[in-house]
Amino acid sequence: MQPIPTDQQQPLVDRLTAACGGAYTPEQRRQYFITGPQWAAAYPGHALFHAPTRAEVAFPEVIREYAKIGIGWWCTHDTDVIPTADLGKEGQDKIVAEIKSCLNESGLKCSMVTTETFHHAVWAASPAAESPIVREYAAFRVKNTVDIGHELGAQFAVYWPGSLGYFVQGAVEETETLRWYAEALNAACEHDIEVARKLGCPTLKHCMEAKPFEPQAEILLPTSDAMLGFIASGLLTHPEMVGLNPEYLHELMWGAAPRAALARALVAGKLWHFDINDGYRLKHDVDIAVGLVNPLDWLNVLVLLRSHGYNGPFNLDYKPPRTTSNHGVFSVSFPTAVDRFITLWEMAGEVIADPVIKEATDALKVGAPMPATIDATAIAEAHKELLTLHELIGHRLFQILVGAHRGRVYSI
Ligand code: GLO
Ligand code: MG
Ligand code: MG
Repeated sequence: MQPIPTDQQQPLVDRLTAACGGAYTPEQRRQYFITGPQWAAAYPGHALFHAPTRAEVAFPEVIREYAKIGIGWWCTHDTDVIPTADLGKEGQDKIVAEIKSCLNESGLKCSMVTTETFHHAVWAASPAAESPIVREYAAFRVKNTVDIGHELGAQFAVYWPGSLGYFVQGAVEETETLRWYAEALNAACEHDIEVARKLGCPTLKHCMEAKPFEPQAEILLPTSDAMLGFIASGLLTHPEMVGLNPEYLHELMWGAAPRAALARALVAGKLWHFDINDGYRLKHDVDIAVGLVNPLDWLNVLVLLRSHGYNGPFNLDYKPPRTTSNHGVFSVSFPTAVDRFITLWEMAGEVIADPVIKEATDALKVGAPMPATIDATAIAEAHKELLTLHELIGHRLFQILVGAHRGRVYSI
């Protein structure tokens, strides 16, 4: 092959993308509650050790491009779109009005708004810092986000606490910090109740998002389970308004089984919003697009959510890799992420309906015909052949993943 001149690279990428086939139409994609974050598409590829590789993309273009792809909802941090100095001021009103008109023109809806409490220097000692002035400012920020959310017609507010933690042990007192953090959430919920009453609309669903490592050395609420404990701790004035936004990778990062973490949120009635992406255990937050690392695990996650009627947003909180160009972000990265999600969702439907898995599961659930007994050895003996079905179910899931259940064969 000859070296590819720069001006022929985009056409090559587009031709090979088309050659992949199997793309859903924008209309099909819009059937799903898939939400596209402003920050994910705008991300220029920078990090602690990385210079940017792309230009940042402002909201009018992100919204337009999401509309073309068929991503029906958009979400944002307050400071993704409004400079910190303009928050709560006239500048904010102007930008929010512009966002509204971009959304209207493109036929997109705003699903969620979130407050940035990690980037600005004001959060160096966390949003629940010792100084009452910082904490009042944090309360202003979350209340202001509630206002923006209602203005844009959002249903959800998300809180990744960001710098709620410390570098130096003993410098903060954890119980006090958690109490102060709860005060900010309480301020958001109470403000929301007031605003919703005035507007005659429902309150937002307030969803907490955990991340085990970063951006502090130690994190006070590192997992979704820790957040469930926090919601039930008695520190919140409106625990019924607060649920979870687990992120797939954030649970995987600390070594959890994401599906089990989601199951714990489901049984608590708190699985309201879900950040979808992929990555590796015990690594930093690599935010790879859904299904590129753990497709089998993802299939299983979606089986769980489909079978429990989860109907919240699937939020594409990932980062197009630094090796993807600005053109590639919208021509390859987002459409293929959405399509892998839909394919996995449809496959999850096949798993739920699969006669082999169904019969194996039913058989495991009826067990062996024997009277209740305290003879452990007899119980084990009576079931030992049946339990082989666990591994058979694993094999069948693999077959569904690779299409073998539909007759796809390799050199048989
Ligand atoms: C960072 C988080 C971040 C949140 C966002 C929403 O690791 O995943 O992207 O999802 O701040 O609050
Ligand atoms: Mg996230
Ligand atoms: Mg992440």
